Amino acid sequence: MALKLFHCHEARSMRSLWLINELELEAETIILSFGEALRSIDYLSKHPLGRVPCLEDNTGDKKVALFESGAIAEYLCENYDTKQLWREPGNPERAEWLQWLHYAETITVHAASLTQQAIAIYDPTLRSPTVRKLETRRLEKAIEVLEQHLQGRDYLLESGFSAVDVGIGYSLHVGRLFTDLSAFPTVHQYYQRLAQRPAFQQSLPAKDAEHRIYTAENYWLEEV
Ligand SMILES: N[C@@H](CCC(=O)N[C@@H](CS)C(=O)NCC(=O)O)C(=O)O
Repeated sequence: MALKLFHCHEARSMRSLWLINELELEAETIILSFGEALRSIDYLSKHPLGRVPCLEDNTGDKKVALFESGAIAEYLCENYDTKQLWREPGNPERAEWLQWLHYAETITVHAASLTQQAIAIYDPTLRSPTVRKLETRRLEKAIEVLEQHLQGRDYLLESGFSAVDVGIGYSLHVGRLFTDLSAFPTVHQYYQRLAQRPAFQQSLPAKDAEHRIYTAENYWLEEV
């Protein structure tokens, strides 16, 4: 298959997988386990930091290899959008589309730091309650911006669902593990709206899948 996505369950590569599913593209998904498999010489030649996502596109004459989930979203839209998920240069919503495309990472860096604190740092004595409190607060502040923006609208852009809802939707999918999303009623409804989409559902691992990053219902109720 010409499109190949390197993916770990529930990692940022879920953004790329979800978008591929929204666009109904044929792609091979290579599922890697989160950890040592990402540090193999072979995989490091695809992503120099050994992270996911990584997308290869060998369609026709193309020989594209890309990492960074935001860049992959833009690339897929630019090349394969048949569903009006892109806002191309010149589109009146272009600037706003770009802003939310990248804001997705502003949210996720806090969730990633909380993932490190709650999961990746195995030894509890090396975890920091201060970092956890601070990052939770910063995550909530970033979500509050969405709460204000989404008043009176179903999606981030006035014109309706687009690829930026996929990027932000993933950020909320993980963010909700570290803060109670029901404290943000509009965002909560927005997330639930997104989570009902068949393409989102197709991007989730099976409940009993191996190599899941998140095995708890939430981490914000944990004693720290
Ligand atoms: N800004 C990058 C971040 C990529 C990233 O850090 N991915 C994480 C998963 S969510 C990863 O692969 N981590 C593996 C590691 O740090 O060992 C993107 O959006 O693609």
